[in-house]
Amino acid sequence: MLRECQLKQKWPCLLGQDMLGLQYSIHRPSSFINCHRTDLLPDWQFPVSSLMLVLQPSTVALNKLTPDTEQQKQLLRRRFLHLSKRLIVHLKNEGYAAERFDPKTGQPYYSRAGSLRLDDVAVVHSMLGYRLIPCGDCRLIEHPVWGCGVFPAVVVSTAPPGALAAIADRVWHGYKTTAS
Ligand code: B12
Repeated sequence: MLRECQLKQKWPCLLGQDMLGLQYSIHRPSSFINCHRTDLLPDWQFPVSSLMLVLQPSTVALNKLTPDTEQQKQLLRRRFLHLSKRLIVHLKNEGYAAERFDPKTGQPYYSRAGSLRLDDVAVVHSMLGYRLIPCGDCRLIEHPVWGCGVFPAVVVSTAPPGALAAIADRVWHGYKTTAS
């Protein structure tokens, strides 16, 4: 089920996965990611060729620190780890390197952490242009529909964007998450 933008290899390409209740988009890495790859992923030998943004709606606005926001963040983190694991296994089976950044810390999940953690909000802002909102000592991203009730996360790979899109489509299409 390749979308027009995929067919035309136009990146970024906003793809939705309604069944999984998330949005994901696929991009070429930004200059920041290319310039700081060794700070972010010191053990990676090859350049990052593609980056996937995974956005999940939160049932509560995340601009507060309450038991509900913390519970929601934990649930959405677990869900991202569950869904992205499948994707990364398939990418590796096809010979590509892949990594996901822990949305809680900004550090790589499988490989050794570097001197820089990935700022998911800065990545979403630079890739999709969504608004940045200062909040206490932190910064939030504002989704055009979900507002600040959005939970961002990032996957990177040596796979070209087209291959990542095709594998994500295959892995996630019709897949019903059991992690709830
Ligand atoms: C560290 C952090 C905090 C710190 C503060 C940030 C700080 N000053 O370091 C603390 C613990 C205070 C915090 C608090 C909160 N946080 Co906070 N925080 C994070 C975390 C883990 C990292 C953000 C970060 O790296 N900031 C570093 C910035 C502030 O540094 P900087 O020098 O200004 O900029 C550098 C970076 O941007 C860096 N960089 C790194 N990667 C990249 C990539 C690109 C493309 C660019 C351009 C730059 C860049 O380069 C810049 C120059 O060196 C993210 C999760 C993540 N993985 O991104 C969550 C996150 C941003 N926080 C979040 C939230 C919701 C909060 C809270 C508002 C509420 C809550 N329920 O937790 C509270 C605020 C409470 C309050 N009232 O103060 C959410 C935001 C969700 C959303 N809708 O956007 C996130 C995404 C976590 C999550 N997944 O839910 N947070």
